[in-house]
Amino acid sequence: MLIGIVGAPNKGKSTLFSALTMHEVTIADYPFTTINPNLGVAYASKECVDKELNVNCNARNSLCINHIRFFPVNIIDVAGLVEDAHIGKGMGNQFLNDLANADALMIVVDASTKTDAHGNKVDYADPIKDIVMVKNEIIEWFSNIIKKHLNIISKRENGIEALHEILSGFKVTKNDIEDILNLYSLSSNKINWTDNEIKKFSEGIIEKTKPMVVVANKIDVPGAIDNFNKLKSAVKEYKIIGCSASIELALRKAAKQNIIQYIPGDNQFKILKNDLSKEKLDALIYIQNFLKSNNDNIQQLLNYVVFDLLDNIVVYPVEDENKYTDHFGNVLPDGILIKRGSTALDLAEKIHTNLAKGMLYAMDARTKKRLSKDYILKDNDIIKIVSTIK
Ligand SMILES: Nc1nc2c(ncn2[C@@H]2O[C@H](COP(=O)(O)OP(=O)(O)O)[C@@H](O)[C@H]2O)c(=O)[nH]1
Ligand SMILES: [Mg+2]
Repeated sequence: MLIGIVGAPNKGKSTLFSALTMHEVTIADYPFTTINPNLGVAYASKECVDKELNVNCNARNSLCINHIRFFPVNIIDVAGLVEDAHIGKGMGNQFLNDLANADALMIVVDASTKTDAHGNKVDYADPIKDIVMVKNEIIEWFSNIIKKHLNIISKRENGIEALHEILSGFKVTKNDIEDILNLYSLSSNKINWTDNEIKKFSEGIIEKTKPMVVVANKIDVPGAIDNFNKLKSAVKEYKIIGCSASIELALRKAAKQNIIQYIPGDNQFKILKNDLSKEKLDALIYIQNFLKSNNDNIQQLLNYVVFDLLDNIVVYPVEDENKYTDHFGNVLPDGILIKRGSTALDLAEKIHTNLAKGMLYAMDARTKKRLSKDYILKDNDIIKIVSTIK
C-alpha cells in the first residue's frame, strides 16, 4: 500500500512525512525501511486481537505495543504543486508520476491561511483554493498522459484494453475503466475523445482510484481552528482532518530520544527524564496541552486513510489453530491488511501463491469451523489456511 502526500509548497508536507515516518522502532526486515528521502514507512494502528484472547503476541510483520498493533504502509512525499504546474509552472508536474502507484492521497493545506497556493507568505489565503488547485492539477497531469497515447489508443478496436495497458502502472483495473466509461457514456472502441471527454474520464478515474483526504495542517497557529471548522462546513466532498505536523514531529522526536514514552495516537505521554531544562519542559507541557485539546492527530489521519478511505480490515493467519501460532511457535505473528470483501483464497494468495494453489479450505481458529475458499473475511479474523502445498 502506498499513500501519497500532495499539496502546494510550504503547507507542511515534508514535516508531515517526517512525523508519520519517524518511529521509536522499525521492523528490520520490512523491505521499505531503507528509505530514500521521500519514501518512508508509517504505521497504521488498531487494537490487536491478542487483547481479546488474553495472550501476548509475537508480532513479526507488524509491531505491537500495549496491545495496539502497528501495520507498515508506504508513504511518499512529492514536491510542491502550484497552479498551472501542468504547463510548466513551479517544478512542473512530472514528479506526479511518482504518485501513479499510490492507493490514496493526502492533500495538505494550511489551516493558518498564511500561505497562498504558491507557498508565499500572505495575510490570508483560502485553503479551499488549494484543494481545487491540487485536484485540478492532478486531473490535468492524468489527462496529458491519456492525450499522449491517444493516437495509439484510437487505433485499437478494444479501447478498454488499450487504456488498461497504458494505465497498467496506475492501480487502475479494467472494471474501473468500464465503470467510468459507462458513467459518462464515453465511447469504448477506437477511442478518439475530445479534450473535454478526456478530462471527464480523467476526473472519474482519479476520483475512483486515488481517494483523497484533506489535511488541515498548522492547526496550532492561533485562529487556525476556526478556519478548520469553516473548511469542514464548506467542503463536504472530502473528510478533513486537522493536525499540527510540526508538533507531532517534535513529539515523535522526543519519543525517539527516549525523553518521553509515547504511543503514537495517544493524547498523552509520560516524561521519562527528570533533568530536563526549563525550556524543554515548557515545550513538553505545551505539547501535552495541545494533545489534550485537539481531537485529531496524524495517527488518526493515517488510520482513517487505511481503514476507512481504503476500506482495509486486518486478518491474522496462523498455522496452529489451537495456539494461534506459526510453526516456530510465534503467537499471532502476522497481521495482514486486506481489502474488505476479500475471500479466504485472496488471503492465501497474499501469503504465498503456492499456498493458494494447493488450498483446500480455511479454518476459523476461534470456532474451529471449516470455511470455504470463497468465505468473505471479517475484520480481526484468525484464519488457518489448509493447503496441499506449504
Ligand atoms: N506552525 C506550524 N508550522 C508548520 C507546521 N508544519 C510545517 N510547518 C512549517 O511550515 C514550513 C514549510 O514546511 P514543509 O514541511 O517544508 O512544507 P512543504 O513545502 O509543504 O513540504 C516550515 O517552516 C515548517 O516548519 C505546523 O503544523 N505548524
Ligand atoms: Mg516539502
